[in-house]
Amino acid sequence: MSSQSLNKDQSQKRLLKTLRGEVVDRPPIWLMRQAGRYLPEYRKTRKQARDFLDLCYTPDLAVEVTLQPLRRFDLDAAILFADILLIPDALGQNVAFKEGEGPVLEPVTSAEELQALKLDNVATHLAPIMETLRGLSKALPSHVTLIGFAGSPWTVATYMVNGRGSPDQRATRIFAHKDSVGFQALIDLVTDATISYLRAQIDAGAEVIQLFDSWAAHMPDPQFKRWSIEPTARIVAALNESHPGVPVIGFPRGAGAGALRYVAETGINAVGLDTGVPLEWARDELQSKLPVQGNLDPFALVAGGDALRDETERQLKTLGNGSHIFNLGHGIVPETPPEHVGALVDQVTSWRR
Ligand code: 1CP
Repeated sequence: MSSQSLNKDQSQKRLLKTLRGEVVDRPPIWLMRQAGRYLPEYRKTRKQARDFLDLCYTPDLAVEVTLQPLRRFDLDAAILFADILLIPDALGQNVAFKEGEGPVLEPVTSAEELQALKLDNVATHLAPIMETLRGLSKALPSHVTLIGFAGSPWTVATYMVNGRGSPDQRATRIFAHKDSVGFQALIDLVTDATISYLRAQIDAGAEVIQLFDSWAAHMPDPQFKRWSIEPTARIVAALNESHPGVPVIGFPRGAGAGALRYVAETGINAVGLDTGVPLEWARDELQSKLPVQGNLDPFALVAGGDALRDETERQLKTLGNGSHIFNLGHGIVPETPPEHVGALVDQVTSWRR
């Protein structure tokens, strides 16, 4: 028996069925950042690792934190515990996660610095992630879908150029306007690394891929097309060629009406909606074409009570009768009470079409 076969009976998986266009009893549910700092057991396991990157690269610990939310809540999917910034790390850029500060990278701002980054070591460097996926594939119950992921090249590049998260991605947007040839070389490098990384994830047991384009907002249309849509389309085409039938969820956060073009031109199988996307618009303009995922406000989840119940009901009423994957509009924030997540999951899993 291969190491993956235990979790391979896909007939019971609501998420996979939904992504393939089947109508199931209720929308599947998983939550972005379902593993993480809001869970006390995560904070405990995190202390066993030297730092956040060490947690990602230690398969036993990464398997453990991926499984933690599934022990508490009846979720339909597990998402690999890793980070979008493992790609720059694997390319040889200096990446560190500073306590309370988030990621800090040594910025890439010139052709010379770009040339120092190499594809050669990516597979070896990321081998521990594949071990995590194989471990998860064995450990997960048969109704749970295993999601692999990467950042979209644009979003990863914003960290590589700017050196950290920024509200408007200004350094990267200026670089892309000033030196589009140089920036294209960076995007191409990240795209190539991402394709081989995601192919390896699928070989190791990932059944669905999500591409996080968390910083897809604010771009003029031609830039959005060139830096977000085109590299995403290249990744989707490459995966379809090597691994036909593995669905890809795209999450162009903040793209607004640009989501229409993103859906039409990338080839993704489902689209993630951020919190700001109006539900009726999403139902009429997007869900008519492909499954949609989202978009409960993560802060309604912090608030809990009636606000959470009413917002959840609004989501289910508007989107739940079509192809819908229940999720948040962005990741769970650390101050979220775990009991609120429990209440949300109970409400969604007891709802019927
Ligand atoms: O202190 C800690 O323990 C680290 C907090 C943390 C966690 C739990 C970081 C640092 N990354 C993660 C895990 C993570 N990151 C997952 C795991 C799976 C899950 O969802 O449970 C995933 C899918 C990501 C993806 C990720 N990392 C994104 C895309 C999604 C999003 O939130 O928009 C981004 C932008 C990152 C970068 C990153 N990593 C960590 C932080 C704090 C950030 C964001 C920094 C910023 O706002 O710019």
